[in-house]
Amino acid sequence: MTDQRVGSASSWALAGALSALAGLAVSYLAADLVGGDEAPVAAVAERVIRLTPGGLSERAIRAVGHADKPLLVVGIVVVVTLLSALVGVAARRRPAEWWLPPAAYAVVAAVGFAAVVAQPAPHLPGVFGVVCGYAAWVLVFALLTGPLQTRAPDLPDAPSAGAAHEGSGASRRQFLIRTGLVAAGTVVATYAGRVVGRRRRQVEAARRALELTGVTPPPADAAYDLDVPHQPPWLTPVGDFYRIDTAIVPPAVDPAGWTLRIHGMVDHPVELTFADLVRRPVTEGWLTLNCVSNEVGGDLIGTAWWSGVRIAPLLQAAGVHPDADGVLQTSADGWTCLTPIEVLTDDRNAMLAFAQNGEPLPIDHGFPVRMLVPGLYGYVSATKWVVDLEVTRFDKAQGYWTDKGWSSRGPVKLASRIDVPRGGAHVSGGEVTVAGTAWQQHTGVRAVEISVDGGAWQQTHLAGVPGVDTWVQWRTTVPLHRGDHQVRVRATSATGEVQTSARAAPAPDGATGWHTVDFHVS
Ligand SMILES: Nc1nc2c(c(=O)[nH]1)N[C@H]1C(S)=C(S)[C@@H](COP(=O)(O)O)O[C@H]1N2
Ligand SMILES: [Mo]
Repeated sequence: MTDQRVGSASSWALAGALSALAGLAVSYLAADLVGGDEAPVAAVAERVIRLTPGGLSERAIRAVGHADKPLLVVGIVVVVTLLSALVGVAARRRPAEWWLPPAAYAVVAAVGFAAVVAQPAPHLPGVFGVVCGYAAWVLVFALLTGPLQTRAPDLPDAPSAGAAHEGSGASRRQFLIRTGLVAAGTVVATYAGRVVGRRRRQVEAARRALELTGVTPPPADAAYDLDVPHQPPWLTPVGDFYRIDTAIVPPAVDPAGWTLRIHGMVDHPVELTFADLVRRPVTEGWLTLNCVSNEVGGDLIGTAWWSGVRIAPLLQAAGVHPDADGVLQTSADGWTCLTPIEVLTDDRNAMLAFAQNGEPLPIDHGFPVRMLVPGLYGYVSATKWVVDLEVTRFDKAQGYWTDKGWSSRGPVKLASRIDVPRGGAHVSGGEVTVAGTAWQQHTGVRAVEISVDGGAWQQTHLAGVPGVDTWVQWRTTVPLHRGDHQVRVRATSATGEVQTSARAAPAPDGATGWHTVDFHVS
């Protein structure tokens, strides 16, 4: 059998090894770029440590000290590189099986993927890292081995044989050039990943070291949960809190360098440092935050225990001019929103928050300081990484989303959601539990009703709430026979407004309509 591919086995091994290193470097860089704390390789290392029987891992840790994780990371990189080199050699011998390298790399990427999603941390950076790393791996392998397969000596067209022979020298040169470029690119990507990641790691360390006096953990005695299986908890864990922002790289803002300017239509412009801010009296409270782009029944909503400083006294001290009607908030990454001045100065708990569920704000949720205003959608009130408050007028200024056609005012609309049963679920017959949540922050919810299969509206049981600024859980049971069923929900606000059935899309000022769920009883 004639070898149809040029290039020595060692060239193919080199191509395999180098493409693995390039892929790994890209996976680190990609994960860092979207704000990951740990790249896929680290996630695999963590999994390995977790899955290693206790005794064994203890012995290993005793042997190598606390270098166990870095050593494991190096070990994984070495193993992956060697595997990829072997795949390269195998690919040389089986030219027809072009799918072999991508398939083999996919297996390795799948291991990284599984490790990433097994972590409690947000998965996006790791998953992004795996996907980009895999793509880079396959592409680089194709790029490097391209020049190695230009000659096919078995081909009958003789005239090309001489050219092919010359081309072989040229392909060798091509291979070396490409190898050099990829090696250089890998070094650059590795370095860039370290630079991008370093700042975030520094800020993360500063965040962990922060001691915030007056910040308390979420009151544990509060019983706002109906504890219905499969229903999201009333208090949203930080790791499950939805995230919406325009930042590709979440800004890493060091509290030591953070300042907040309050200026514009005020008598006394001020600039506060983080130390100035946390010296002030701390305010705390429960608040449900939701996104204007949430669809009916959607999950862009969460509830947390927030701690911070009330904004009203700060504005009062600055001396707001009587003709001002808005505050333009700006974030460290240049995002803006415009908030009516009355909701920042009335008695609601509008705050500059620095803690979520008793811990310093996560970087992704606005560390070190964000705004929160009960009763308004996030896009007109909840600036993360806030650094600037300009007192102004609605006829002079505009926020980021308003500029793109969303409404300039964004009070939260009355809404309700069915969480149990899920759409398309199969549930067992008899008494079927139907449960969910309802909300209209800073107004409150008085009642939630459901209608089964188009029948009469029936009241549900409402859980307790700490006030009017959060969602409320509701539940009921309905006797249902076998077959397909449909349930819908509507809420009534504390002021007596009944939730409208009129369907509206999220744009420009929030979705409306009754959430409806179809399910099957067996
Ligand atoms: N800096 C900044 N702040 C922002 C945004 C943004 O894009 N950039 N998005 C807003 C929107 S639209 C919402 S719904 C909330 C979401 O906050 P979360 O990511 O903490 O849930 O943040 C708001 N604050
Ligand atoms: Mo939003």
